[in-house]
Amino acid sequence: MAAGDYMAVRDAIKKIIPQSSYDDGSAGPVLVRLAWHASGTYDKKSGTGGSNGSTMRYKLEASDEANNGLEYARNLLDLVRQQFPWISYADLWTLAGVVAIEYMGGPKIGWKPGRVDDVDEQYVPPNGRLPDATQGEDHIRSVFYRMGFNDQEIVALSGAHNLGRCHADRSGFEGPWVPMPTRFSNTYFKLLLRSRWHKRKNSVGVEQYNDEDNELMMLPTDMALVKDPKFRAWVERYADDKDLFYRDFAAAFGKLLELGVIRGPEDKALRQYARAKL
Ligand code: CCH
Repeated sequence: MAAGDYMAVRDAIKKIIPQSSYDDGSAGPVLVRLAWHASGTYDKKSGTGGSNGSTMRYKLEASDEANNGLEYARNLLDLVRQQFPWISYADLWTLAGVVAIEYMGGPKIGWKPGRVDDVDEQYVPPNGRLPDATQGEDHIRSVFYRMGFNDQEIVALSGAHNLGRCHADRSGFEGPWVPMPTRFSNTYFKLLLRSRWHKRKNSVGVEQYNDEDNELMMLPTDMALVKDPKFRAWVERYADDKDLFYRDFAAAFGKLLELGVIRGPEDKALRQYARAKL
């Protein structure tokens, strides 16, 4: 296969998304989560972290407890990489998130190649940069502001919880947010506003929010989006206007995947400069 044939890589990613014996029959959601966690370590001030460098290849980052379960996604993508050894892991992991969102009926997301894997283990960002689901609005803001996002973008990005589910053995939380967790939609926002959520301890003793039938769930951080008035205003808009949500999600997710990605001749020198400050 010709180097640089990203359409062929996209097709190979689509082929690994249906997984009949896994979760809801789809690896799509966990691929989205991998793209997000690979990117969400970014720190705007120091320029460190982000998808460039695919630092989750290293044990230090892979074993951050926020990344529990993502080895499933990385292993699936290793199969794709065997077919296209010229693609960087950093490009492959981010592209897989984009392809998965489109495959599940979400918006088209701008994606550009050019990430590299040439980062030494000593430059892996520290653990603890990803959000902690047991916390509230102050924590969410401090994590996403660190990456350079505003309140509107935080709410748009959170709409990815329309996809997939929580696993007791990964995060301690359990269950899906919506009844059709392999279709991208704005149902998550509608349910946040409409359902009566009650706090309960799940089967492993972790507090989460459930609907009346204990079928659907919300994390404490999800509930913060309806408690905080500034976040809530965006939840209401996205619940009402699916097209607006798709547009804003595509922009914010595209921005997320670009955090810390510098291309061109100054690339390497700038990255080394940023890493020296880790
Ligand atoms: Fe998330 N997320 N996420 N999330 N997430 C979890 C699962 C998914 C938080 C916590 C969790 C985003 C923001 C946040 C996905 C995409 C995004 C889980 C369950 C927790 C906990 C993990 C498990 O048990 O398997 C917190 C906290 C925040 C922000 O405050 C953002 C942003 C995105 C993407 C744009 C997706 C998709 C999943 C489902 C994964 C799966 O395996 O089904």
